[in-house]
Amino acid sequence: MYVWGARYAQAVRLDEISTPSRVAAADEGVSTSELGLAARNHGMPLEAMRYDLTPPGLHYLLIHYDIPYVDAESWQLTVDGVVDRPLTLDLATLRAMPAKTVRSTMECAGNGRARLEPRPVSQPWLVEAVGTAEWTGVPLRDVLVAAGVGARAVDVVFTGADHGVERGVEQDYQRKLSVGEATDPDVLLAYAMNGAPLAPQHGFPVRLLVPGWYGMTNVKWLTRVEVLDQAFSGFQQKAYVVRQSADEPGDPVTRIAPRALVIPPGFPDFMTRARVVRPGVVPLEGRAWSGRAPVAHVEVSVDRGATWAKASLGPDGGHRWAWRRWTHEWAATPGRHVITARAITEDGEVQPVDAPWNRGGFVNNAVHEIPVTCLEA
Ligand SMILES: Nc1nc2c(c(=O)[nH]1)N[C@H]1C(S)=C(S)[C@@H](COP(=O)(O)O)O[C@H]1N2
Ligand SMILES: [Mo]
Repeated sequence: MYVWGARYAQAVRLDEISTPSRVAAADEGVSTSELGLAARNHGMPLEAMRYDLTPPGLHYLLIHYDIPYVDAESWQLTVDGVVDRPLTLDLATLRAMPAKTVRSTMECAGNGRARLEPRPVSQPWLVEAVGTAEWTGVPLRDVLVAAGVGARAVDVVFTGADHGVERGVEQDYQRKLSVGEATDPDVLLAYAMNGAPLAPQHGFPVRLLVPGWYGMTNVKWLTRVEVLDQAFSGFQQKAYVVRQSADEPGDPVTRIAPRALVIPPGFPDFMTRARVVRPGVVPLEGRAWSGRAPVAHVEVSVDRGATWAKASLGPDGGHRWAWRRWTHEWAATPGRHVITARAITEDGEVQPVDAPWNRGGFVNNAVHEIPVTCLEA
């Protein structure tokens, strides 16, 4: 006799349904699972770099698991661990505390991953995993002071309400900062983005905002802030590292490497997005940012990096952690061209033409090359 239950009730381990990280074979195309990730986690259309603040819905998104449904009325944030006074904060209490607003450019550490060869198989970003917002919230430092963080404290662990499995490991999304990093006055428990409550996809009701750090540190849908008297090494600490092979510990991914991007000039072909311009002066514009030393200048090349010209860099307006506009005039002549820009920091760090490969596909700040066809007229 055929029994449905007997056929399906087989014990299955999580690591049998959750794939290990891997590197694509030469010429292996993007798979439907990568397409699925790319459709959920969209990038910012590059033309949105015209706005100082990325308009609602155009900021990039990266969500490892599902967007959790969080009820604002019953939401609470627990602050505990090695503190003198464990706290439970609701949204009204947090909103009543002195607030601060920080303009910050956020970028995913995997930005540029799909341009590496061979391609680490994960969210296949090209260059558009970036956006800029004004985040309002309570400095984390004030909450840690209220809870009383003593000399024994080492790390502060942030837990999100989202839950999933990654490479066989079931987990809540968690990241840490050292106590020194966590008490930087610009690190916020943010409840508003561009003056509005956070959207569900950006971490409603409260997320961590760590200006200058890659996206993964900015834990969304916060439920717990736990102070530890020892170092934390959870899954996401070990995953976001620069390494050549999966069996090395690697170097932690931390602050955003310098990058300049170009708003693709002219108009695009629908399918390939190849650019078309007409001869004459073509205004070039883009943005540049760095979470390391500040951007000192931006250079533009219209001949695939053979020669570079200084672009004009807009003011930073006192927004240390936000991208800056740059502009340049290009005298386009008929033919095929490649437009590129690079950021150079006050420390003399120059954005590279080729970035070194790594297993996770992180921190690829190689310059963005945009092929442009200039018509006869
Ligand atoms: N709880 C939680 N926080 C998270 C993530 C997540 O999956 N879960 N993704 C991180 C990553 S990898 C990035 S790049 C940023 C993206 O933030 P955004 O979607 O608001 O742009 O959120 C970070 N915070
Ligand atoms: Mo990310």
